Amino acid sequence: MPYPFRLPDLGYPFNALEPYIDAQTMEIHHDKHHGAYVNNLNAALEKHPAFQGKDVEELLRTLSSLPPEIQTAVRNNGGGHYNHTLFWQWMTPGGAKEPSGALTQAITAEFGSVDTFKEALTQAGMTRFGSGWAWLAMDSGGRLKVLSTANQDNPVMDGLMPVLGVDVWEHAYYLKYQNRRGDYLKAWWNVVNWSKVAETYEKASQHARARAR
Ligand code: MN3
Repeated sequence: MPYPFRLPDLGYPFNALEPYIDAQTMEIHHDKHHGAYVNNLNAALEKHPAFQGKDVEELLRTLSSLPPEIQTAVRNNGGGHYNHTLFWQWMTPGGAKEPSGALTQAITAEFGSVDTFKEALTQAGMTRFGSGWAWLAMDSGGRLKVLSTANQDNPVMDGLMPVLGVDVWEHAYYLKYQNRRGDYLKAWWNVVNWSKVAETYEKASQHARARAR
């Protein structure tokens, strides 16, 4: 959906991810943090109607074609809007504990096992200094890789497709876990929405196949 961007509904109550992620964190994170990214993204595009027809993913893919004076604002706030829109959907109360189907096969082929993949993504989140995200992403050849990005950067900025990501900004966990990012990440695996991750994996696969033609 293009400009004006709107804060999407969370899709479940603020307390739905308890005890792993607390209701107060979810409310502030969604309403205040994500809300601010949406407002700031709209403000950046307000005087640039030529770019108001692009959805947020397209804006991020084509950052260098934007007017220089709004590139940083769109990178930070467009990234923030896109990342969080995905992040809320990648979590759910009471979902499957493990991936299934083609996604499991792809993860196993690349990382050896689902557990090894989980360790790699956790490690990427633990070693991201400061604020950022850890990702499972697909490259243009269709291969999965684990990486992390700073701030609100998203793998699409580097020509990759995000499959799963986890927010490791302190605002995502500090109220409940304080400085214990590792405890937050360990708890977070309990709320991953594997059926949604399978959807984003399929979307990324279609994108990679289309580019290969
Ligand atoms: Mn966040």
